[in-house]
Amino acid sequence: MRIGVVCHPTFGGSGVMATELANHLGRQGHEMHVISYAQPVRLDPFNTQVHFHEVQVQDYPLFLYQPYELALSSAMVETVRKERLDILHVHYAIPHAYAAFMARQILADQGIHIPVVTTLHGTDITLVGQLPAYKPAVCFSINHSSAVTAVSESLRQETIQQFNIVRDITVVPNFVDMKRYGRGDAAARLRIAQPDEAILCHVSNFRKVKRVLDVISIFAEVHQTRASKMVMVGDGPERPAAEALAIQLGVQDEVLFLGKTSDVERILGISDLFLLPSETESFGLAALEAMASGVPVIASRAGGLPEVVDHGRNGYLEPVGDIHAMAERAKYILSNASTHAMFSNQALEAAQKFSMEHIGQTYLNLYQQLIDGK
Ligand code: GMT
Repeated sequence: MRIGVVCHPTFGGSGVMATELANHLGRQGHEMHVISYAQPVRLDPFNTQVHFHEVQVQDYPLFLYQPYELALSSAMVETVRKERLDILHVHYAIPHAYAAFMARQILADQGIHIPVVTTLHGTDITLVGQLPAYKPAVCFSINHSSAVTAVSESLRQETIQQFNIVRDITVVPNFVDMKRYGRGDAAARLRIAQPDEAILCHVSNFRKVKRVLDVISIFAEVHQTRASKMVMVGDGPERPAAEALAIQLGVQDEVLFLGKTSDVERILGISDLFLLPSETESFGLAALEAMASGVPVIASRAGGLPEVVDHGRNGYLEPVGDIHAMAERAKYILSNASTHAMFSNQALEAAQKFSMEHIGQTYLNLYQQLIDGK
């Protein structure tokens, strides 16, 4: 198949999912065309089946805001025509589903009929999509996609509750490439922590919804009774406040802020516990990646996280903001080697349900159905 993929190119989970799917289907021999305003970080430069098309936004002084959606629709039209694409798959509704609707109309006018799959990822529905400035356009473009998928049942339900949806939404969960993840070596561990110290880890874009201040507070409580280090991966608006809180709680020497790094797999591979106390999380790809590395997860009981983390088997789920309960669970998992090993093995086992091969095939089946039916 010749498949167009539209995504945000940055470190967010939707861009990661879209790019990994493109890499995976490219390796299977499909011709993949990724359309975005910059080359996505995870795009495999050695995969000759995966091509990148940059959206060219022209800077024109009349516009205070440059019309990105127009440029994106035009890029989709051009790519579909030039590369003779069979299908377009857009990740994250805003602004992609809307721009895809326009592209489809323009193409139909030229006698080219192409199905569009929209995948809803989370904040496109739960946060940004709720803003009055976007809501009607998001609802319209969901209803007018050829097929819509959501990354969890929770997100599917929320979409139906929050919007006037008049069509089916299929759940296709996030996936993980199990081959990329695994336990790391002892030497790498020693660069971060002493042999007797546990390593806790958090990966996110440090936005308010991730509650990174809770991460620091949970760690500070754990650190009172358990020798440990906290590794913070990523960057974003809440980082200065998190750094300040670490100082205030006296754990600044134990909390390592590593910023944005493409070495997430290696860091997870030497971690003992993953913290994800988000306000909401439609799926929690970061938690799944931790589990694929054999790292148990302490997370909030919110959104789609219960569909990923199995409470009491591969981690624990506690109410949003319940720092003390999360710290107690963390201490328990880290209390002895055999408890930790049990949680770690169960995390690895659970992650296998979300293997890339399985989910990749689910998307291919959906594409084929739409192509056959168009
Ligand atoms: O809002 C974000 O955190 C960014 C967004 C994205 O575009 O990466 O993440 C959402 O999509 C991920 C991939 O499907 C999910 O794993 C995240 O749970 C989801 N984030 C939220 O719902 C907060």
